[in-house]
Amino acid sequence: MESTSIEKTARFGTLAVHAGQKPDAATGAIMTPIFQTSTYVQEAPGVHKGHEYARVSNPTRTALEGNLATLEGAAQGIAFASGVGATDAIVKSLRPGDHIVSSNDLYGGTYRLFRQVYEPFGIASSFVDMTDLAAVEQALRPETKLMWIETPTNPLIRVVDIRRLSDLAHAHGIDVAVDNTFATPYLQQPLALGADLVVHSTTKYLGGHSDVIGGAVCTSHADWVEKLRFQIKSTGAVPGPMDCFLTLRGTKTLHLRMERHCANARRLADFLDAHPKVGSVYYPGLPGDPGHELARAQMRDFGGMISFTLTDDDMDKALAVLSGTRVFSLAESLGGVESLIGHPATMTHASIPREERLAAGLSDTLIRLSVGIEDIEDLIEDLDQALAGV
Ligand code: P1T
Repeated sequence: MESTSIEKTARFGTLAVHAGQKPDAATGAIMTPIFQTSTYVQEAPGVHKGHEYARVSNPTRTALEGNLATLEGAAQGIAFASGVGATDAIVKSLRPGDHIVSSNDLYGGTYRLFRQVYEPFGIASSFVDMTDLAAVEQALRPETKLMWIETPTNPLIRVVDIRRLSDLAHAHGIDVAVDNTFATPYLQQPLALGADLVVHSTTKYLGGHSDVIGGAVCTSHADWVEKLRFQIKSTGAVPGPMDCFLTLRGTKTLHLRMERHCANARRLADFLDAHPKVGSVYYPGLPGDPGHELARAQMRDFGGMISFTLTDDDMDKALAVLSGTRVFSLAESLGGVESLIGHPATMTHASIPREERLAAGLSDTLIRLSVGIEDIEDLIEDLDQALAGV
């Protein structure tokens, strides 16, 4: 099937399988080959088949970029060596004196990049509660150039209103980037809600199998495409062809996996919500969750990430749960087929100062789950026995 002929009309699952790809012209291989090459032979100077040097482009990467762009409804996708590399390329496109407004509940590595890498270069950031529109508006400055949204947030699974914040940002001439890692384009399409850039750690749900690190930015703005292509060419955070192949294999089943992640997470959130040893459950699929109505409007389903606390705010008990599971593995990362349990305070969010973490509601005892696609009964039984042990 010619990918160009389906991209205008097909639905998400068909696009996930086919977009950006066509059988290899030389061999007919249905899977895009891993073009493990650093350079491409030219017939004469400047006469080539579209690729000159593999830092700039590679056919396996081009296929992945086409696939991701189509899934996000973007004109272009630019693949990076990691999610952090993708974020970095956007921030590097700003200038000293520029300001970023972002969330006080976001991936710790994004916080570290903004605070520890770019503040010394004169790009300042503010971290505010993005579920509070007035707080975001108050944080805007004349020099604010970028609004950085994560939704659902990492790790408190809060839901941020992409459309309203995009309207606010655009009224002030500010571009909006949405880190769509937790939702994936299957559940939420930020560009259709008004965002300018959508960012992914493809390491997570898009790759889907915990076997590759990668990132991407998708956008329909020609000026951003130019800036990002310039960044990747000039600073070199490129993904290798094998990594692109693995990610492309992952996106083919994204829709199927997400349905199971979401169904399992809904059941598990209900189980935790009813458990006497569990205090707060952070999951927008729960009708009482503050993000529930917005998630229903903005997302197709509620995602596979849940955070929770115990009734007793006791570190030893939290640690016992974290070490007491048998199906859930204690590890950083998320979005793979297997279930993971994590401790944001010491793992993914350790680079955020404790006072800032606590002020944002991220307690020392918060437990985060990446709910996999295993049988739900096994996941419930696993958490049940881990909770029984405390
Ligand atoms: O790890 P990398 O591919 O560089 O992606 C960074 C990143 C960006 N955005 C979000 C929302 C993320 O969650 C991450 C990485 N997060 C984890 C490793 C984690 O366990 O939360």
